[in-house]
Amino acid sequence: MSAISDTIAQAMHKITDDPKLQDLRPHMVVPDGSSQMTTDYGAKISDTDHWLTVSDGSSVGPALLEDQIAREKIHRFDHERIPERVVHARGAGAHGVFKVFDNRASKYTYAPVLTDASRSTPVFVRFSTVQGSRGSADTVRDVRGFAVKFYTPEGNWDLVGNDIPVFFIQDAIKFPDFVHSVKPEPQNEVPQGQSAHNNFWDFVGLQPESAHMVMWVMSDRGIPRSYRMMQGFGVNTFTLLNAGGQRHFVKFHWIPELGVHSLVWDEALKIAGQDPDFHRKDLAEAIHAGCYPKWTLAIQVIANEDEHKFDFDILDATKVWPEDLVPLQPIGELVLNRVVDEYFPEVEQVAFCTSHLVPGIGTSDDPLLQGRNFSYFDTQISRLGINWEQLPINRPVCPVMNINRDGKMQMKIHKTNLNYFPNRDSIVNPVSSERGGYVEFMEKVVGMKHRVRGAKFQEHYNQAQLFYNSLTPVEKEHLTNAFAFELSHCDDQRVYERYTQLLNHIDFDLAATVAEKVNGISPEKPAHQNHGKKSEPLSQFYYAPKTPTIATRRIAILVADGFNEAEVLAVRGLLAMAKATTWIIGPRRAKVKSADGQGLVADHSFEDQRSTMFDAFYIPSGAEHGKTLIGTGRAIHWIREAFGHCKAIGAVAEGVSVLNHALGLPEVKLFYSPDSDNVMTSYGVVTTGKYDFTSAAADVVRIAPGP
Ligand code: HDD
Repeated sequence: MSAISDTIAQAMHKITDDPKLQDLRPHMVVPDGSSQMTTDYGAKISDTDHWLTVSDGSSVGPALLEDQIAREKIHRFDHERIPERVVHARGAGAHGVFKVFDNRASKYTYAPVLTDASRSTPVFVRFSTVQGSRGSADTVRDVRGFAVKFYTPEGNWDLVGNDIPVFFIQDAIKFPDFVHSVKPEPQNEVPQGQSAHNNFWDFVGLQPESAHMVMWVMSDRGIPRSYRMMQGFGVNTFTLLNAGGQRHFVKFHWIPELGVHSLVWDEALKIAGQDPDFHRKDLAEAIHAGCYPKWTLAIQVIANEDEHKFDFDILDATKVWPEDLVPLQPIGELVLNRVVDEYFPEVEQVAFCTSHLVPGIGTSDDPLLQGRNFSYFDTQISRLGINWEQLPINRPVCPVMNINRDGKMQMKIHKTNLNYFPNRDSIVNPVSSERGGYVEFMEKVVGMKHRVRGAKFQEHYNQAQLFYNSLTPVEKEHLTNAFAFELSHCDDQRVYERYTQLLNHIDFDLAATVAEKVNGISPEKPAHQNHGKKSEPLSQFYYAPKTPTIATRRIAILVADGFNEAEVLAVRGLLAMAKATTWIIGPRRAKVKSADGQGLVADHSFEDQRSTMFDAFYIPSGAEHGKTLIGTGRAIHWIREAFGHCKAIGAVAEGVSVLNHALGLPEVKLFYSPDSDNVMTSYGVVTTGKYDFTSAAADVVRIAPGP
C-alpha cells in the first residue's frame, strides 16, 4: 500500500473513534421524513404558513400579535447574523487528524501532541482570505489564513497562521492602522476583496517594514490554485520547552503534499466572477472524492542561547529564518478527512486564540505575537460572547474545571456551593507541572520601560531582496505585473509615485519596470544595492510535489455531436484511475450524441463552465464533432483562453484540427501530424493522429498515486 493510501486508511479508521467527533455528536440534529415540527420551546406546530388573523375566511383581516408561532419564526430570523470577523471574514473549514512521525521533537518539547506517535489528534482547520467580507470571492489576490485547532487531551492548541511566512507589520499596535488601510475605504466601502486602492498603497508606502510581505502578496502566492496547494506558516516565533527545562525558539511550517500551485492573474480575476466559491468547493470536492488534503508539519528550531546570532532579529515577524541557515525538520502530518455538516455552527463559530497553548509550547517576546495574544480572546467575546469556548466546535475534548462562572449563555450547571479558590473543600485545585500543569519558562528580564523596537528591527529590505532574487523569471514577471495592476488602480499620484520609489530599495530593474508601467518615478540608480543573494525554498517551484500527481485535478472533455464515445470512456476511466475528475463540456447540458454509442449527458456547456474552472482539457476524435466545434465561437474562445493560461491540453485526430483552428496555427502544424500516429508534444499540448489506449494506460498508471 502506498504512503498516501496508508494515511487515508488510517484517517478513515480514526474518524470512527475521533474524540472530537464523539464530543460533537450529541449536538447533531438529524431530521428525518417523520420529524414533527415544533416551536423552540417544543410545542408542536400545526401551521407554519399562515399568520393568525381575524378573518371570516373569504378575505384577509388584521394579523394578531398573539401568534407566538409567527413571532418566534420572525424573531429567530431577525437575529440570525452575528458580526463577521473584522479580518479573515470569508473562510472554509474541515475536520481532520494530526499525527507525528515519531518522538524526534522530544529534544525540544515535552508536548505530547508534537512527540507522541501513538496519538491521532483531532483538528479543525479554517482557511480564509483577509480583506474581503463574508460574501466576497475566494480567488482574489490576498493572504490566506491557515488556522488549526488541535483538540488535545492537554487542552486546545490553536496555531493561527497564514500561507505567507512573514507579516506586514512588526508590532501589534499598528494592526488597526494596517487593517483600516487595506479594508474598503471609509467614504464608500470600495473596493471589496482587493488591495488595489489608494489607502493600502499609501500605508505600505509609508511603512517600509511591510516591503517584504508586500513582495510575497504580489507574487503568485497571493492567488493560490487551491487551499490544498498552499503552504502554511505559524509566522510568529513561538517557543518549545523540553523535559530538561531547556527552551528553543520555533517556527512552524505546513508543507502541502500536492505542492504549491497558483492561478494566473487573469484566471483569478475571472473565477472571482464565474465561481466566487471556487476554493470552498474545491476543498469539499477533494474530501468527498477521498483525496484527503495533506500537509507535513515541519519546524525550524533555534536554541535559546543562539537568539542573537543572526543578522536579523528572530522575533521580527517581517523576517523569515532562511532555510539554509535554519533547516526545516519534518515532524508530523495533517490530513483533512471530513467536511463540515453545517457551516454556521462549525466554520462561522470556530474561534481561535494564539495564546491558547498547551504545556511544552510557549509564546515569545515577538511584539506582534504579544498583541495577538491579547486581541483574539477579546474579539471572540465581541463576536460570540464570553462563553464562546463552550460552543461545541470550540470545546476542548478534555475536562474543563475552574471557578470561572456565569456570563451570557452559560451552558454549565456547577453542582457546588463554592465558586472561589481556595475553599474549605478544595473542590478544584491547581495542578503541579509534574502532573501536567502549564508552566512558563523562567526567564530573567531586565530593561527600561519605553516604546522602542530593537536595532535589527530597523532593517527592511535585505529579505525583500532575497525573496525577489529567489524567484524564477516567470515568477518575477508575474510579480512585476501584479505591482503594475495594483498601483495602476491608485489614482493619487503621491501614492503610486512613493511606492515606485520604495521598490527601488529592493531592486532597480523591478522599480524601473513598474514605474514605467504606472507612470511612477523612474529611478536613475538603485536606492539600495541589491545584495544578489538567493534562497531556493523561497520560490514556490521548490515545493513541487515529490511524486507528480494529477489527483483531484479537474479535466474537461470538450465534445459536440458525433464525438468518439469509446475513446472518451476509455480516457475517463484512465483519468479516474489517477484520481483526476473529468467533466464533459458540450454545447448544452443535455445528451450529446456520439458517432459510435449512446452518447453522453454533458456536465456543463461551454457557456456555463468556462475554461478557467479546469486544470486541463482534452478533445477527442470524431469527424462531425470536430467540424461543429470549429464552428462554435464559445468553444474556440474556451480553447484559446485555456491555452493562454498554459493549461495542459490533449487532442486526438479531428480534435487536433480543432486545436489548430482555435489557436490559428494550421500552416505551422505545430500540434498536428495528420499522417502519423506518433505522439507530439509542444507548449504542454499533447496530440496524436490516433488514440493509443495501451500507451496512454501505461502513462496514467505511472502517475497514479494509489494501487
Ligand atoms: Fe490575526 C483573525 C492570522 C496578526 C487580530 N488572524 C485571524 C485569522 C487568521 C489570522 C488565520 C482567522 C482565524 C479564523 O479562521 O477564525 N493574524 C494572523 C497572522 C498574523 C496576524 C498569521 C501575523 C503573524 N491578527 C494579527 C494581529 C492582530 C490580529 C497583529 C491584532 C493585534 N486576527 C485578529 C483578530 C481576528 C484575527 C481581529 C479576527 C477574527 C478572529 O481574530 O477570530 O482578532
